[in-house]
Amino acid sequence: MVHWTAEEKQLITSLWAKVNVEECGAEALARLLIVYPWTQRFFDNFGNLSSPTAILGNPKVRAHGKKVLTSFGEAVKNLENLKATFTKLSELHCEKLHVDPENFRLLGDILIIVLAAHFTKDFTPACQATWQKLVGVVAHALAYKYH
Ligand code: HEG
Repeated sequence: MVHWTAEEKQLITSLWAKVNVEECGAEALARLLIVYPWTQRFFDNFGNLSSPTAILGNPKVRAHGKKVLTSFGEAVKNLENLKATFTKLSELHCEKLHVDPENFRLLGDILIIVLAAHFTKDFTPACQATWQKLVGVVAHALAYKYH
């Protein structure tokens, strides 16, 4: 069972309140596809992913990035109950989508970079440490149903 201190909860919820899930979600997924191009194989029905410009301007990438970050927001709302929150999604990513769970970690690291870029002043070392913990726990929860 993961434990969250009152300070950690505060660092998570206060930053999350400022996050624009549409913007940050789109940017995080686009960066994942650009920085780790092998992740593009899961999105072969998304159309043109042939260059960073194409990826950043791709409406399906934007829409899916928003969907993923919105779903990540469920973690923020359910910090005490992450495994149960992501059980269904873990099954989906494992059994239907066949996404290697290593990719959850990569996306988590990318999200940290996006948050650091958007919230330079607020993203203190303590805030980063807490968010790194959160993305790690979310990656773990999403990988839980893998077998
Ligand atoms: Mg996943 C679908 C959430 C990482 C590849 N992802 C989805 C959906 C959600 C979601 C909510 C829609 C599920 C549905 O239609 O019922 N994804 C989600 C989270 C995270 C994550 C919360 C990590 C924080 N996903 C992730 C990563 C990859 C991936 C790292 C691949 C590199 N997701 C993926 C694919 C789909 C989804 C291929 C189906 C996309 C589609 O064709 O609509």
